[in-house]
Amino acid sequence: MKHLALALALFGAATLAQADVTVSDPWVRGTVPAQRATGAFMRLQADQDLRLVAASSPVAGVAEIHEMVMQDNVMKMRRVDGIALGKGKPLELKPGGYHVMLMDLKQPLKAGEQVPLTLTFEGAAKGKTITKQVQATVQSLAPQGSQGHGAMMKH
Ligand SMILES: [Cu+2]
Repeated sequence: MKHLALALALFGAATLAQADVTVSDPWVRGTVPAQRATGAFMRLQADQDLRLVAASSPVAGVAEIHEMVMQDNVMKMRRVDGIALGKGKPLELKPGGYHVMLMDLKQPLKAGEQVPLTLTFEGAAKGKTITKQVQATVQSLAPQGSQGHGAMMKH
């Protein structure tokens, strides 16, 4: 039985080992000391159909995948189960759209710092995943409102 489990594990790993995702220009919005949440952004391109299904970072207690949607003329964000990445089609995570939400921040993020992110992608066969490690650069942009994430909302 042990051999069978090992064979299955190897087979599973091999299936998605062929998949790759290019992550370009990852960055994180800088925070002020009292702020507990911020967004991470980047461009993704996969060489096969994949879904971004999870993210994590040592600087955040919780990381979720969010999207911004217009609701009653107000931009709101909500959690999504994942973002579909079509083969060869670039997808941009950007302010006002999809983002990786970093919550329960353990420290303020200052401009120029590097934030490690681990992204998990699922292949067409459910349950088969690959992970990608990236270093996102903290950028300080416009001053943030007290809600932190509110600074992402556009008029
Ligand atoms: Cu968010």
